[in-house]
Amino acid sequence: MAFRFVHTADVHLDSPLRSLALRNPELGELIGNATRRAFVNIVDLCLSEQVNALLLAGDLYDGDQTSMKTARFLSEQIRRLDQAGVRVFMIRGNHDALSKITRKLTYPETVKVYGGRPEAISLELGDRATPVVIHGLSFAQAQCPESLVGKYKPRVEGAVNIGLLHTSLAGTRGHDPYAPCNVADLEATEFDYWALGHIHKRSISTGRCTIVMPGMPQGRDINESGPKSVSLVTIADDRTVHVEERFTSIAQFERVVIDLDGVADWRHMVTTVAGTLGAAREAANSEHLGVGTRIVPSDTLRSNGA
Ligand SMILES: [Mn+2]
Repeated sequence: MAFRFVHTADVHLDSPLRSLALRNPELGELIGNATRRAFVNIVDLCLSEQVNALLLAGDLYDGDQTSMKTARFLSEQIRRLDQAGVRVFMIRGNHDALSKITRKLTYPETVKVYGGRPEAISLELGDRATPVVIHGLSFAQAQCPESLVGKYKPRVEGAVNIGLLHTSLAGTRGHDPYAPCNVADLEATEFDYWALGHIHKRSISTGRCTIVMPGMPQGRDINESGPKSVSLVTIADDRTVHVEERFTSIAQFERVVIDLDGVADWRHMVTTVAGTLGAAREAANSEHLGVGTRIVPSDTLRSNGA
């Protein structure tokens, strides 16, 4: 029997809005609710795909700004998973390391929140299935300058081994260094799958282990552009790993260049603008699209005195 799970990270539930453009009340509300709606999409995906587990690799919350309302929302969603028999495994990241909510919230028994000591949890999946072991460790502080990989328990022979880790890997611009490590360190563990979090952009490495940084499931402004997604993962009894990307973002942000070069009159300009934005809308994988535009001006329009 295959083991199937959804892997996400950096949900940043109820993250405050950073973009001035989002001061527009309607837009602000849409984007303000988007992290929650994306999380509902993730839970819906777990239920419709009837997965065994949801793996959350850190930064579920944005930090201390989040209120008990966030906790109430999360409890409702966790209850949906619990009722469907979907287990939840989560570690803390740098943004939710100190979250008071994480400490106060009481989860059902189907939810595992890893603490400051490494743990390896074995799952019962029926007699004939290959056993599954899920390794995790949360660092208690918002800063973690050293690698955590060496602290994890060794892989369990004959089992599918999955590790949850919040890490900046070898370093990425715009992301604070946190439990840095490199792909070789992760591969040396010989785990089957490393479920990473922290970097908001998706990347996959398929060498001796499958190492997945899923990116965030919902961007928050133009600097987190592109469609956002989670991983739907199937690990067969022979331990082959199959990763599918599933889009979860409600709204996505894109930088769009409107090229008016060669546009000679206003009518042509209007159709060019509409055509460019329409094509961007068409290409988007989310229900809503927020664009930052850059306009390449038309020399002809200018010389016409327009
Ligand atoms: Mn993080």
